[in-house]
Amino acid sequence: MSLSDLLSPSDIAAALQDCQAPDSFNYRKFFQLIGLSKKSASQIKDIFQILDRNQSGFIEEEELKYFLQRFQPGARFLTATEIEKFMAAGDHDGDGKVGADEFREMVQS
Ligand SMILES: [Ca+2]
Repeated sequence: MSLSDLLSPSDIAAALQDCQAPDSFNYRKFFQLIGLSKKSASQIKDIFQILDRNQSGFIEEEELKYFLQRFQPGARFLTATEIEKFMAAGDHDGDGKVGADEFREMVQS
């Protein structure tokens, strides 16, 4: 399964277009534009598993760098500041990575 099976290409394009400038990525807005906020818990989990490239059960900082590229291969890297903000918003238990439940809370918040 890939992200394009779960999300509409035009939503992906719109979401990436919105955060083209470095440091303009806002996870809340991105998840909304990409249509993720409207997905069921199980669909959100499927998407999480695709974003978890190394199948560790968590999205780590290293994976966040490539976050946008998971949606479109030519997209930019997230900046260190954006990665820091994403972690601060998602990592509730402070283990330095975002788990499936934390990810769902971010999407549904
Ligand atoms: Ca991982």
